Amino acid sequence: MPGTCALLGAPIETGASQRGCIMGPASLRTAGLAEGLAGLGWEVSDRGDVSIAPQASQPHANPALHHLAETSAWIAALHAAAYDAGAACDLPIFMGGDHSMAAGTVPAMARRAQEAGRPLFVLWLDAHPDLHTLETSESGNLHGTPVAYFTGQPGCDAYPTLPATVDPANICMMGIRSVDAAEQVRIRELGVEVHDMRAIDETGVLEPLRRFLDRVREANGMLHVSFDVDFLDPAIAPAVGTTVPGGATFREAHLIMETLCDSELVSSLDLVELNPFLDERGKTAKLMCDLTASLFGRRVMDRMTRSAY
Ligand code: B3U
Ligand code: MN
Ligand code: MN
Repeated sequence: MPGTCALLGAPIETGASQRGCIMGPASLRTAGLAEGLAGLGWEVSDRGDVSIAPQASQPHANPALHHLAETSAWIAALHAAAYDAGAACDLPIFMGGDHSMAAGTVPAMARRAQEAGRPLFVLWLDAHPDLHTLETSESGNLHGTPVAYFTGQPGCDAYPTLPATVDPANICMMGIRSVDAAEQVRIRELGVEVHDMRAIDETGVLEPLRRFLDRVREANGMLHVSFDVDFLDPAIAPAVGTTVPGGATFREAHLIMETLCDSELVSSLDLVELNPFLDERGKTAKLMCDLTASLFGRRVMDRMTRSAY
């Protein structure tokens, strides 16, 4: 399974209400993301961080919105850099940064899939569906909008024009436990597959995940995984501005990553919303690196073999 992996930093924090995600890529690097994957046999290259020029403010009919011009500039810059990173390796990792970065990375992967004549599937691991349009966002925090944008919903016209959209039928959301009214309506209208925490309590993570992976395989799809730190329970992952109680456990999260690894279907990964300013001695950054290592092939038995003998 090991191949080539490119890391790309997206130090964007303007989509969130609290500052700190700008340090996310540096924290993941410090926690040893590249070294961990290299230790599993992957050839890892670090393409550095994307940046944008200062932006003049851009008015919008929704007065709550903030940092619209910056977000549009990030979307364009990240789209280009993510597209190139995807062409340069087997499995790029986009290190956030708040979740508005997915408005750049996911459409870039959708464009790559379109050019390959394959559909793009998205596994959205998050407490939130991030399905607001620019018109329905009440908080004005644009990290709540990427899914509406990359599925091509009206109301996102102030963002850059999309070269390729993601079919809502190809999205699977897991871990959802905080949904606004407008998002609820959109989930129903679009028919997005949502496994909220109640569903996970009832079925566990494996059954819905395997069903989704079967669909990806049958369609010869590419698979982008967008992993928001707040998917995890705040007790194990405190370094996020939008903690919601009742998240995925350590064991559920590792099982998801190991199952994704076994499937060999994942073609790109976002690690988003890590806010190192809120972390406890790097605990959350290290956990995100460990979970990524599980996705890239690390097994408990391998570690036992290495450390115990
Ligand atoms: N739906 C709320 C809360 C939220 C969405 N994404 C995050 N928080 N991280 C909103 O602000 O749009
Ligand atoms: Mn999110
Ligand atoms: Mn979230």
